[in-house]
Amino acid sequence: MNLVLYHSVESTCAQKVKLVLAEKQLVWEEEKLNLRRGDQFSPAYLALNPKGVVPTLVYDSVVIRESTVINEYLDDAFPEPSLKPASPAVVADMRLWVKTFDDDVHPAVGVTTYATVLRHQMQEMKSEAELEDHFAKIPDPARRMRQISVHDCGIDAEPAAVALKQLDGVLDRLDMQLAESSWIAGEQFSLADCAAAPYILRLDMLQFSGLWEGRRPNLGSWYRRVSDHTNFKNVVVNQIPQSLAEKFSQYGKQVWPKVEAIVFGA
Ligand SMILES: N[C@@H](CCC(=O)N[C@@H](CS)C(=O)NCC(=O)O)C(=O)O
Repeated sequence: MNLVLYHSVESTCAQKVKLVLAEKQLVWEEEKLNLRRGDQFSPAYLALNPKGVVPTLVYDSVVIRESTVINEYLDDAFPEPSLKPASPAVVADMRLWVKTFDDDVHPAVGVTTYATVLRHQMQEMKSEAELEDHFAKIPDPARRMRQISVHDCGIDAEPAAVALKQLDGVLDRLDMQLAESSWIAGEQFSLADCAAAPYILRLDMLQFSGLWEGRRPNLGSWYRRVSDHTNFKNVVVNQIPQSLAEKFSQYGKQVWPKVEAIVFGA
């Protein structure tokens, strides 16, 4: 058996998968991509993942894309410990939450991160011509347009405000859900928690914890539980390079007053 994960150090989607791999105590090999350099657009990687995104899991000769599909695959292929609730109704609820993280939270956090910090990294690394070339290679036109817009205008760009408002709505619903149970889908740590945790960590790293602290107590308690989770600490939090964490914090602090104003009208 040979499990290979194509990932990047800052990818939230890859972090979800690393957490599930750790829960299953699976040994895996890594292929690390630098997304700012544009490794995801190499012909060899596009042959594995035509959308030019990480993660991709290769298990012997089977190629699996999409973090949620990978996590479901891992839970089916390596059933112990199970990361799905016992009741089919609760599994449906879990999947609805995972879908919300994929459809709403992932793009919203991605745009917010790019608007806050990654645009600065890109500006430091690339000339105007190289930037144009990088954007032109993004296969999904909607993603390309969002990225160009926040690259130019940062948190003041319209897609950033839309993303933050969308995030606000989901965090409200999540806080309500977490008033009912310790974990997102009932009393068992599940694929929904694995899917959510990297995004809340990202917001925390950006120093945006004011989105829940003093405002969404159930989400705050859940995040403290997640932060104490050994696998989350080992394979997600502790793997983030210090230099990157510092950049997230530095640029995040600068934009927090604007973020707070957009979300809460402060
Ligand atoms: N729906 C995909 C989304 C993957 C995705 O957007 N990955 C980001 C990193 S979290 C990426 O590879 N971005 C490439 C880029 O920024 O060009 C999944 O869940 O696997």
